[in-house]
Amino acid sequence: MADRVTAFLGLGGNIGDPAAAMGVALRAVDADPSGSVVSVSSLYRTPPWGKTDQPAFLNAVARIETTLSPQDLLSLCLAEERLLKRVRRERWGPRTIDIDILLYGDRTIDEDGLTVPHPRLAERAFVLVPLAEIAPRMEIGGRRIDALLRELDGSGIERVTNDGNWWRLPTEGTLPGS
Ligand code: GSY
Repeated sequence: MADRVTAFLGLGGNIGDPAAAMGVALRAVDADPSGSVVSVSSLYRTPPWGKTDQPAFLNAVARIETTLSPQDLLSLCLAEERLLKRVRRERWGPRTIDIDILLYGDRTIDEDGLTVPHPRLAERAFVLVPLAEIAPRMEIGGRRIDALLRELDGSGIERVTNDGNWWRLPTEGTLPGS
């Protein structure tokens, strides 16, 4: 049997019901025979980064264990995005759901379409805040996550669930932002 690797996924969206879409995606990853979801952060409402004249996002981070290669994990994430009829009209613009591989074990990967660790991980408070919730002692590029966060503007980031159990049950229309 293939070894299990710990990986972290970043999820976000700001069109339609992103919380429901992220829940569907995480339940599919958990149900897949290739692995399981180990823990998920709370949901956070976050100001848009990049293109700022768009609605706030909902973001979360999940720790998973997987026997998939990074490329096959990416394919699984992209298949989920497709199933959820991901809409993305422009770069850095609004989208129904985005699923990024943030980290895959301690691997560094630089291929067409797959860069791990995610190249802008250390610059984005909307990723680091939920990641710090589930992996507070993590180091990225040799620096502690709490030190990285102190250098970023986390203003406007709001935790909207009490815990990381929001993804377990279908929630259409019942969570903030939906
Ligand atoms: O890179 C993911 C898509 N995205 C986001 C996001 O998920 N959250 C916030 N707050 N801003 C974003 N800008 C982009 S592009």
